[in-house]
Amino acid sequence: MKEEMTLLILKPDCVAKSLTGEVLRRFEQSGFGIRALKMTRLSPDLLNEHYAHLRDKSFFPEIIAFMTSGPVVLVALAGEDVVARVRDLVGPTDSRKAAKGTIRGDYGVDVMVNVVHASDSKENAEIELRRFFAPEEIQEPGSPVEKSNR
Ligand code: IDP
Ligand code: MG
Repeated sequence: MKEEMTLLILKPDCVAKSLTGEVLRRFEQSGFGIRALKMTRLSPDLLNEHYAHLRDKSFFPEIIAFMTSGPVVLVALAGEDVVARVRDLVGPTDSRKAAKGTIRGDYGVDVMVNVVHASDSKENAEIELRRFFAPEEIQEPGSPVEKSNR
């Protein structure tokens, strides 16, 4: 059976504050596996597509400015029920309302500057993974050691 995967974007604030390792550690420690990882800068075109559901909001230009303000880290993360469980680990959109112990509650600033994006449904996860990764960039589960023991 195909494993469930979600798309994470460690946002410019996360990278700028050197929180990349800490955020990845939380996901790995929760039992999820990294299947793809790359640092990049997002184009306004790609962000227009990714945040199309917010295009009519007055703050839309600010989101594009924030998300293009520095490099981000894109992650394909896999595991059982990963989409829903990662949203729980991340916390609600507004960091000020997020509980301590969640990533946004611990490291986010406000409703916009909130450390990490995570797909909100399995359907959107598949669309978003295709948006940011070529199929060959996503690895199969299992280390070479595990594989050689099969
Ligand atoms: P989510 O990231 O929790 O799924 P969405 O509603 O999909 O939240 O919004 C996408 C991103 O747009 C948020 O993570 C945040 O960076 C930004 N955003 C959402 N709502 C606001 C707002 O009211 N003001 C400023 N930025 C916002
Ligand atoms: Mg969203």
